[in-house]
Amino acid sequence: MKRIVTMQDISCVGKCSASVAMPIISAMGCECAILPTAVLSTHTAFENFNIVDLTDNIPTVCEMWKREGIAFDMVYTGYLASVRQIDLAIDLWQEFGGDGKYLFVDPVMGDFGRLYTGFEESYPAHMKRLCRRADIIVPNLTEAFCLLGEKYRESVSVEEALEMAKRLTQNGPKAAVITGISPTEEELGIVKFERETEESFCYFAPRVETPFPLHGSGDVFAAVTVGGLCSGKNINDALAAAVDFVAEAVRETVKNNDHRWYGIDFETVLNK
Ligand code: PXL
Repeated sequence: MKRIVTMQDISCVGKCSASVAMPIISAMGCECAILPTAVLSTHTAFENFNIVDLTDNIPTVCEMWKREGIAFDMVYTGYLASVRQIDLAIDLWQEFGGDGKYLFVDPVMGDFGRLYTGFEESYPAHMKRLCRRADIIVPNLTEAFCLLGEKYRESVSVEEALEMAKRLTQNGPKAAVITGISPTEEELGIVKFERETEESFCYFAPRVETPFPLHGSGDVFAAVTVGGLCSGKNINDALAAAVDFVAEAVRETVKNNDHRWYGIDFETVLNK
């Protein structure tokens, strides 16, 4: 069984980060270890939240893993609360990466053209240092613009998105995927560019109209992609499965009158 380690926060309530990575990756038949970066009462889209920072504990946890001879097939990083945590993610990869290992970076920084609460303007430049080492990065459009150091635009064509993905791989990750791309009003999905093969790939699912913003859907997307890669799918199949899964979870979320505003109902479709 493949074993991955995901380095991100635990949001106690909020259906994001480690709380979606663990059930999804486990359901896909892979062992999901976690390196928690912080414990938050909720994610940061809530009005009232507190954070207990676990930065100082991270090197010790890694040291204990080393002494135990623990190894991972994949390192998957998500929300990192500070520049210091980005540096520790790079250390984690230096310690536990190597031949045949895979670095999956979800450069969680913002959405709708804005950085999430708590991130400074200089944060994306540091995230770039981590992305440079990755086998694959999966930014949304906001994060892709941040990594390229360009001004945000709300919509881009598929061709423009592919060109951005290509530029993201220059001197950087082997593959760049940009999420939240729409070729038409009715579709939503991803584009991917791979540096070595120069291969482009796009995959879209029917767009679901939602009367509210959907927090955490990027985390669900990333977790399903990681689970797919770990269970032997090739990149394109893993991405397509993740797009389909998120689309289905969103369809279920809007169907459920009782849904919670802060995350999508991935639980309803987890058995698939
Ligand atoms: O879903 C991304 C995410 C993860 N973790 C925390 C967040 C967010 C987005 O706001 O606040 C703590």
